[in-house]
Amino acid sequence: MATKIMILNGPNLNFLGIREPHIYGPTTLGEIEASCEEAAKYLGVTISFHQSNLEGELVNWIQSAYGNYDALIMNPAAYSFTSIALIDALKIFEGPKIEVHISNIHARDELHRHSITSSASTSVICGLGPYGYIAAMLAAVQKLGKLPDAVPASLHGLKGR
Ligand code: CA2
Repeated sequence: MATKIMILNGPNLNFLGIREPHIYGPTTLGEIEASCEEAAKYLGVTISFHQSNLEGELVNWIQSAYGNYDALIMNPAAYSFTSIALIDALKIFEGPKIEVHISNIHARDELHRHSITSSASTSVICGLGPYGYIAAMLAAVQKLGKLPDAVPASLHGLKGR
């Protein structure tokens, strides 16, 4: 059966590329979804991609991933800094859970610096822009044992030797 990855996005991310491009860049969430779909084809996995402004809806999606999805990728956005409900829901899910932030939250102001949901995640990626979602997909597939944990021989030529 094909590997299934759920990708969740928290509040206000539906405004990516529309407002505050100086912080989050010009790429829209629809464009990020399209590139995740492209990456899914390349990796031979299936994805479901969602965005919600509601904490409970994100909790419901995480619960629905239990037993039905192999990995979870989530940008909890502002809920990263506040949500015990998301932490508790993440603890239910057994597979790889990768938290993604488009910006480098460690270089942000005090309010945007301390993600509490990352304590319930397997891994955290931040500051890579929209590519963070693709990196998270690759990492999820690798964590599931379906990609090697070393650089494939076919990439060795890229070292420029
Ligand atoms: O860098 C990220 O991906 C964040 O999760 C984005 C969150 C922010 O609270 C986190 O610190 C880092 C904010 C998402 C809000 O997205 C907007 C997009 C356009 C305009 C306004 C907000």
